[in-house]
Amino acid sequence: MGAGAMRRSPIQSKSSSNGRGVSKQAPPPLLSNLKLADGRIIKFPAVMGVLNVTPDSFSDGGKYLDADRAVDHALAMEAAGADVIDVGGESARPIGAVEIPVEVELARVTPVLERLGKRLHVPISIDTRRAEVARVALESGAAIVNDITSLEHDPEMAPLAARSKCAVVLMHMRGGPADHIKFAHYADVVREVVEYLDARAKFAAAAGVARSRIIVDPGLGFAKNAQHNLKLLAALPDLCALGYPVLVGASRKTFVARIAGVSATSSGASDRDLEFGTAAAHALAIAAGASIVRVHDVGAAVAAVRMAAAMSGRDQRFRRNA
Ligand code: PMM
Repeated sequence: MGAGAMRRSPIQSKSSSNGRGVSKQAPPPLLSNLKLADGRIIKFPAVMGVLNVTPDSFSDGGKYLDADRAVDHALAMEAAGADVIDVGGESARPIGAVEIPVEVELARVTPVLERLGKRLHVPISIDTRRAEVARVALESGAAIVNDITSLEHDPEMAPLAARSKCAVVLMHMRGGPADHIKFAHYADVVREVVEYLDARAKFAAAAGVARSRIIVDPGLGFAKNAQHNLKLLAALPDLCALGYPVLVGASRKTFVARIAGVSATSSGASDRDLEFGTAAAHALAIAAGASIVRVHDVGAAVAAVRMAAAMSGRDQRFRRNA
């Protein structure tokens, strides 16, 4: 077992069928950490705090457009236990996202990245599909590129990631940020997402990105309806079996609101419904083998992730407190 690997979660069997008649080899051991090129280590399971510097993101649009407020929020998320801060300047809300010029995206994220680089201790991830934005972020000290198009949108992204030795998040989506919901049609959503991410990871590795710095993400809500999201969450061990850390982002998404929205208001679900629903989804995702959850409420996520990690035997960080 390699340095970054830990024993399989007890909920994973040694060999299994994926329910679609395909029997598989025993999955590789779950990874216990990711080593960044600068020597920093992200221990799994990890919490990635979302910092959307946008006017129109789904749940927090407009809150952190002011750079000082954004920096304060990032520092608060770090203090609450975030292991990574994910900075994004382009909204990917399922309906009504507006394509923005690269200059606008840069103008939103650059002042925040410059200030955060000096003050934040945890690694910064840049949520962008544009190499120009990624380049500026990496020069300001970001260590991870979170590309919701899996390096497909911008041909310069893969060589940049390889050159800079950053870690990359490869996310599954169809269509673009503004129209992906039109493409939520699959014969077998799990097989198609797993095959896509496998192919994109191989593409990234062939372009020179170190295999040990590749993270995959099923892209909940991106060209997926609630049933697709639930199937993917139930099949996380199939995705983990690719051998890369798996990132899950269920935070405050529409399917969580729809399912967990018991105390319905005019907008469908209360903030409490969204937060408890998100925490439940992420806890089960961690127990099923996910390595990173991408969240808005870091405090809630840290508690949920700790419980899930302890209960599923992935409690390497918390064992010393036992
Ligand atoms: N979701 C959003 C934006 N970026 N990146 C990754 N890797 N995974 C996600 O699920 C993801 C993402 C949209 O959510 P937001 O608008 O609330 O940030």
